[in-house]
Amino acid sequence: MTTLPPTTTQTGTPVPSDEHSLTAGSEGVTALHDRYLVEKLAQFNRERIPERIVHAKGGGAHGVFEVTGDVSAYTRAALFQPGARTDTLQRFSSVAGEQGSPDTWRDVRGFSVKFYTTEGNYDIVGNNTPVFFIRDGIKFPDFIHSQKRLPGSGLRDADMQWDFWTLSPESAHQVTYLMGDRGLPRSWRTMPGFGSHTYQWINAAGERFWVKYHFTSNQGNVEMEGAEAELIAGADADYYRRDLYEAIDAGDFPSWDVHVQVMPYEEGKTYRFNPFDLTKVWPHSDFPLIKVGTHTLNRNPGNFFAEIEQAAFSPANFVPGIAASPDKMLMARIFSYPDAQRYRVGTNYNQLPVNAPQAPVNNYSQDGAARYHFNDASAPNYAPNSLGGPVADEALAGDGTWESDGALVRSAAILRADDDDFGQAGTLYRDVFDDAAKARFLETITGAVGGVTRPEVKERAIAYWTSVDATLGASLRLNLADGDAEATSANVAAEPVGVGE
Ligand code: HDE
Repeated sequence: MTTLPPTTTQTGTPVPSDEHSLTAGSEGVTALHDRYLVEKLAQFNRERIPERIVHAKGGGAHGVFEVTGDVSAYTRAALFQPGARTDTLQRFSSVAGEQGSPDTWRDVRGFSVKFYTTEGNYDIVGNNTPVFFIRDGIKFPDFIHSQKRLPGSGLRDADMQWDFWTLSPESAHQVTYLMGDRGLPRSWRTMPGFGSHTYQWINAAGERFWVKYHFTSNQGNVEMEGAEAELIAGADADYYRRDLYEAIDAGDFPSWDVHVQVMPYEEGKTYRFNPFDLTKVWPHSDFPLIKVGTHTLNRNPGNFFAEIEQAAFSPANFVPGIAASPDKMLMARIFSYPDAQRYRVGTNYNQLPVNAPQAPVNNYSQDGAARYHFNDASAPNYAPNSLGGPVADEALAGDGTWESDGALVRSAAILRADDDDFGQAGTLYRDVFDDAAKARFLETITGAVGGVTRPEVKERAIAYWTSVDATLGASLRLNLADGDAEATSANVAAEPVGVGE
């Protein structure tokens, strides 16, 4: 007998041993009716849930969002009203690598924030870059296939990465970010975040605006160079996760100032390029940053699985005063995330503590696998009803809206004067990168394109970078020719380098 609590089965019965299975004699066969052994092994086999198909490796923390500005002229959302304070959960991630992959592989980083507002959960599921590789969600599975692994060898492959990118010129702006310093942050604390898409805000008078979110790191934007990132990848695969955990543990709470760019609703129709195109940024000179408040991370997860792995962020989680925009990517995501979470976490994933809102939940849904909270059995389970059940209120919900031309088509958006695939990528390279950043960029793309083995894909990659900047393209061609000469003389092949490498 011991004074410690007895170990029990999942149904609460004391178990005889955690060290010895039940056997026929001390050296005989194991009895199948050792129900605790069977339960223990079966439970163990089911500890993992499927990792996220993208953004599998990550980490996060709890925090608070405090409004310091006044944007009530643009949105009636309670979380953005002056003085509001809202509990939050943030998850950072890499895109392409699997759950155990090194944090410091070159990649875009995910930047997801869940706001537990008084009007329900609001999620901003963005990245550390303001743009994306594609502009129609129907291309997303193909894009991700090309960045992950070959079906045969299970290896990453520069040929398919560059084949996809060069056949999808709308990717040029994001690939410029990725191959630049933004692709290797020093830590999650020292990178910015963006909502990336254009969203809709609606004020108390019902007026509509188009907005973009910017999270500016108060730790500054700090990056690392490729050689150091590679060393760290080998020495400490969890470098970012550890950095965030240790900073918060030591009381050094990271924070981000939250800004928005606001475009008047009508200007969305006439602006010089399509403002709903996720491959473009809005110049600050046209739409200056307006400060909304500050987001601070102040509490580490107590249980990584329960609070980070089971966390379900979704661009479909809007609150009154915030809505979607006619961005085809955003609309595809609004379907995709809840679908992924029903599969990955389970039908009733929103009942788990990390996903449950602080606002009350009232509706007529019921049952399903692993349901935990149930409506009062005497309450009606259908609407409409005359028994006092909850009633939908259009004015309260305030769905966003916009005009659409009606006919169903499959086509790209109509081009406006400044809609092109390479212009903003060229500006980023020429006007934002300084000379040292330009040199690092050329080195990175030389390594990356150097891994391509198909000559026609390599030629297309040179044309792609020439379209971004003619001088850059010419330097890349020279570098690759030198590399080929060296590789031939040394009889070695160049290594593939790309997302996640
Ligand atoms: Fe995601 N993305 N994505 N994505 N994404 C997922 O959601 C998807 C896109 C982003 O910390 C998945 O629950 C589609 C843009 C982040 O838990 C999945 C499209 C942006 C995270 C999914 C996109 C992102 C995800 C994986 C094209 C930045 C991690 C499992 C229409 C603006 C969230 C899951 C977290 C995760 C789909 C494009 C960011 C499969 C279909 C654009 C930060 O549903």
